[in-house]
Parts: sequence; C-alpha cells; structure tokens
Amino acid sequence: MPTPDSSVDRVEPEDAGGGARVGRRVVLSMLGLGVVGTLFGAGVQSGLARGLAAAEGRASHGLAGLIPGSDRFRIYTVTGGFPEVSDEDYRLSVTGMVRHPLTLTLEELRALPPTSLTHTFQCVTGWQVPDVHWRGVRLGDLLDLAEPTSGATALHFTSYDGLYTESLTLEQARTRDILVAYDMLGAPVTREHGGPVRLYVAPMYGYKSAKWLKGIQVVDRVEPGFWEQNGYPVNAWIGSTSGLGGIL
Ligand SMILES: Nc1nc2c(c(=O)[nH]1)N[C@H]1C(S)=C(S)[C@@H](COP(=O)(O)O)O[C@H]1N2
Ligand SMILES: [Mo]
Repeated sequence: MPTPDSSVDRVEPEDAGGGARVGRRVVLSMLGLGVVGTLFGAGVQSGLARGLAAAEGRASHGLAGLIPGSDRFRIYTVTGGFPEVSDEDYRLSVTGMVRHPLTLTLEELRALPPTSLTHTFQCVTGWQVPDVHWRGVRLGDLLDLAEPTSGATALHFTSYDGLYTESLTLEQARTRDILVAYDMLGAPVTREHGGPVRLYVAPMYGYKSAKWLKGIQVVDRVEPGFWEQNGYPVNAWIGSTSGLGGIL
C-alpha cells in the first residue's frame, strides 16, 4: 500500500470508491481479454487493475519505449514520441467557463508568484520516486487569475502530444499541491518529462500529471482523461480505496 508523503498536506479522498470505470471494454480489448466477468467482484477488480497496469506498460513501449531514467522515473508517452515545443513558442491557454481567458508564455508563467514542493512521485503501476522537487505556479493561482464563472465544476487538460488528456474537479484543482510546473529536480522540466511545462498533481497517481501541458479548459462536468477512458479511476488520490496502488 503506498503511503502518502508527509511533506505535503494530506487531502482526504472526496469520493473514495466512486471512481468511474469507463472504457473497460476498450481496455479489455487492448488486452485481448474480451469482456468477461463483472465489474464489482473484488477479484475481478484486482485482475482488471493488473491488466490496466500491463496496458500502461505496453503503452510505454511505443517507438520511444520505456526508458528507465537514471533518477528511476520511467518515461511515458502514449504517442510514441515527445512533442518538441521550444521555450519561445510555448503557450498555455486557460479557456472555457472563465471571466478572463489566458494565454501565457513561459516567461509570463515564470513571472507569476512561484510555489515549490517536494513529494514522492507515484505511478499507479507501483514505481515511485521519492523526494522530487518541483517548482511552478499553483493551479489554484492560475484559476484565481482566470476566474471560473458560476456553473464551472471541472477542468479538462490537453497536451501538445495531441492525444493525452486529463481531468480534475474544480474543487480538487484548488487544493494547494497541484502545480503547473516548469522546474523539476532543480532544473527546467526536460522534454522527456513533459517540458517546458507539465502538470504535477502531488496527491494523486502519476497519470493525472499531464505532460507537455497545452490547455486548461474550464468546463461544467468531468470528462474522463486518456487513461480514465481506458479504465483508470477518475478518482486518483494516492492510497484511496479506488486507486490501484494497494494491490500492485
Ligand atoms: N502527455 C502525457 N502525459 C503523461 C503520460 C503520457 O503518456 N503522456 N503518462 C502519465 C503517467 S501514467 C505517468 S506515471 C507520468 C510519468 O511521468 P514521466 O514520464 O515524467 O516519468 O506521466 C503522466 N503524464
Ligand atoms: Mo503512471
């Protein structure tokens, strides 16, 4: 069972056990298993979780491959490549249900009040990297600038890879330990790790931390992200009962 790191505030699961399991059919077909069993038996759920972990591993074996980094991160990409976005060309947009849509350059992001944190990076498949230092702008601070309008309840994140997406509720997004990160391990986020800018959602499994962050759309309902459409729980709190970490 992974233990949440004590260096950041604990955030209790809001809807433990309620993680949506959409796209199970898709995952099962990816795994060549067909649609069998029931979603609700614990045994089946464990089997499904293991299968999903295998699917994530398989996704990392694209052209770019699974590259065990020297810092013990595994470098993931679902497209088989790493988008190349120069510091000069980088833009982050915050759009949708906001009073003030934003388009920020890297320079503008770096000029905003920074937040740093150190936390264990934890992939749902079981690997983790302790004491990773991050620096960036709190997602909550960006939202304060953009001012979501009434009726907004969720965020939809897109990536410069054109495929990866993620989601958070607006309430989750306002917790302290979520960064739009431009530094990692004391240096600019590398291209492999999702630079120049990636999301880092400290209290949740790694799949929430979208790399090559392109856009944040403020919306009125949670749209499950890439892995969530393939069966991962939308609720990704580390150690929550609906996470997969406890059985891997
Ligand atoms: N764009 C994009 N973001 C992504 C992924 C991905 O494949 N593509 N993988 C996710 C998963 S499952 C994990 S564990 C982390 C891994 O981060 P790393 O590749 O920097 O180690 O990135 C997350 N963000
Ligand atoms: Mo992951």
